[in-house]
Amino acid sequence: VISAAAETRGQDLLAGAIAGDVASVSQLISALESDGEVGRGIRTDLHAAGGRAHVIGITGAPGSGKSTLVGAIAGVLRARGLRVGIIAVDPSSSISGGAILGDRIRMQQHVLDPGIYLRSMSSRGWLGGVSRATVDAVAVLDAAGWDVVFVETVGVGQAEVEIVGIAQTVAVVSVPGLGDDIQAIKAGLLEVADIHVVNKEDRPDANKTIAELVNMLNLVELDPDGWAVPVHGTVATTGAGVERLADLFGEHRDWLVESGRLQQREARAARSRINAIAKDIVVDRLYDLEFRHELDSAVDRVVAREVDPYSAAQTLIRRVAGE
Ligand SMILES: Nc1nc2c(ncn2[C@@H]2O[C@H](COP(=O)(O)OP(=O)(O)OP(=O)(O)O)[C@@H](O)[C@H]2O)c(=O)[nH]1
Ligand SMILES: [Mg+2]
Repeated sequence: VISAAAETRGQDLLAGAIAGDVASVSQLISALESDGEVGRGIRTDLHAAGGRAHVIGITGAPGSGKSTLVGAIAGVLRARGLRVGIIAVDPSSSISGGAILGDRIRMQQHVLDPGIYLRSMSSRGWLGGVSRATVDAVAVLDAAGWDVVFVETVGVGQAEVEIVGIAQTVAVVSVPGLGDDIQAIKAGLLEVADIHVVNKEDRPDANKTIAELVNMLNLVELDPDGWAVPVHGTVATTGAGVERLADLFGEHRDWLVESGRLQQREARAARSRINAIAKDIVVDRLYDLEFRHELDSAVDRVVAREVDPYSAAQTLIRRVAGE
């Protein structure tokens, strides 16, 4: 049950966010993150208000220039009159002050611009690949009318591959000269990319890295109706290639809409979120005090081999569902 005061507070924050008040955006994201009454009370309205933003995932090796690149693209999009949100997902289990400070410095040119919203969050509590807090932050910016929302994650594992779950467009950032392996392949990210970016094109061997990526993509079985994945070079620090990259994002979004793939992606994302949330609800219920004793005795009986873990789980779920 959610109190009327909490409902009103959530609605005020959402209204403030829609009116462009950055403090309301932050407070709403925090309310959802802490999962209290205010956050829970606003979910329906928040979801109903969303669905327009272009959500772009940026992933790739640590230090490949993702934050610098996002800052540069944000500048280009601002000049085109768009509002840009940036969610930087910190790879460490807790947000380190250093990483946030670094991002703030790289985004410094934008801190006074109310049309750019930057938030760093930890990747704790991954749920269906993407942390609930990240999904919620994207939802707030979307509902509040931000045109483009970037989600930056470090491509180091399966969790980052799942960025596809919330992003409409995924860019994988590689850099020249990190050994002979193509970083995108090593991280399992070759096929999730809608756009491959080779950043630090000012470094030696950039052309070689671009050619290698193009070759690798040619080996991947092509969907004749699919999107032709571009490999694009940039120098994030000078802005070279960044205008074109912003265009490529727009072209990909247009393609998604025209081909009907946007709806497919959204259906897939909705399905995986419902799955993850449903599992969460059941598991949370199992740990409620009400079922604590039954859970403990199931544990004992499985250990004693009186019952197998599948049957024990099934029995508990029936109990939780009130059957
Ligand atoms: N030479 C060169 N350096 C770059 C370029 N882009 C970024 N850098 C530098 O690379 C370093 C890392 O940049 P970040 O933007 O922090 O990279 P990141 O991928 O966000 O890093 P993490 O979030 O820590 O994984 C910084 O010192 C940047 O100035 C580029 O195009 N050329
Ligand atoms: Mg970064």
